[in-house]
Amino acid sequence: MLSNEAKIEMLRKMLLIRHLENAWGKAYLDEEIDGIPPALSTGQEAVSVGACAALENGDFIFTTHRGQAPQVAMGLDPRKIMAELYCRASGYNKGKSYHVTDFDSGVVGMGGIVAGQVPVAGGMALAQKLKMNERVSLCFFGDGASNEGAVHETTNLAAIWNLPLILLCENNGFCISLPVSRQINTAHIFERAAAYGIPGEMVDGNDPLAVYEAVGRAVTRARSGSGPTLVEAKTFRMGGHLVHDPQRYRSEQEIEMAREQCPIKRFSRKLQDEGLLSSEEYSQMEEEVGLVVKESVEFARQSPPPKVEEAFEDLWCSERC
Ligand SMILES: Cc1ncc(C[n+]2csc(CCOP(=O)(O)OP(=O)(O)O)c2C)c(N)n1
Repeated sequence: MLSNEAKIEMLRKMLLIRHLENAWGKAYLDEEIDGIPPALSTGQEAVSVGACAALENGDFIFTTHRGQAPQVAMGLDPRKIMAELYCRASGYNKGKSYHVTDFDSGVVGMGGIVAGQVPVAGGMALAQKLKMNERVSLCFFGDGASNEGAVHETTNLAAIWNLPLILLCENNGFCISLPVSRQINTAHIFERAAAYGIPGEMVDGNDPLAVYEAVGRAVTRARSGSGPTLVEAKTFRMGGHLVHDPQRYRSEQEIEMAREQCPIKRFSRKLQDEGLLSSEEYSQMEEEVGLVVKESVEFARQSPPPKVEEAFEDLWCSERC
């Protein structure tokens, strides 16, 4: 059972994700930073925060191009995340990639190859099983990724090898501009679990507590040696695929509908209705989060870029898993 403090902390993390990512997106649109345009999780914050709250120290997460939300949810330092996004030497990867990795926190890294992280997560789960410990691997992937062969192969192997893996499909309704209804011929992705002989569950991805419960059940199964679970969290992408996406493939009405589902509004209203948080305390939380983000941007701006002569350092495979 989550304590009231834990629920409030979940809301704070969701707000931090929203504000941190907005600042990152703004830096890109203002041409302060360049490179690959930011892929924001606006509207999807409850999935990461709910799922990561179900993990324990020592567990691992694997993410995609939309990986900042889980990094914040895992408690990574927002200043070092922002520094990485600004490609500064003080970032998690010394500013050499915006694919934030922090083994000590269980954040094994993100990847730009859609579904590429899924077999890696399966491999990590296999490694833990062979080591006979109870560490679980939680793998985030999108609805688009769910159609990649790498996901099917990993799920099948995880099923027959009974791996401690949680396959969390973050269904935000789109693969870039392609709606789910044009990607798959069934109503739900979680139903595929039956084909692998593993449990599958669908959850409201805009409710962090529901995600926490569903992923928690999957974690319990994985930790107790009962193998993998496929969880489909239905959510809404409130913005474009990338920050500069004008979303011409979506009607205004549809975008408005996604905005109305805002998980932060929903959860803050719920906590206020239940008397866990006053509106003044919520405003104060917003203010504090705003300050953390401001400090993070300043930290990134004031940090130096990586040195050219260090470009070929840190190219290694970890033996720490
Ligand atoms: C193997 C591969 N194919 C295509 C792409 C181009 N691409 C980048 S993001 C993306 C959409 C992925 O959609 P989804 O898995 O639903 O995740 P979302 O972007 O919605 O979070 C695609 C096709 C890629 N990076 N890697």
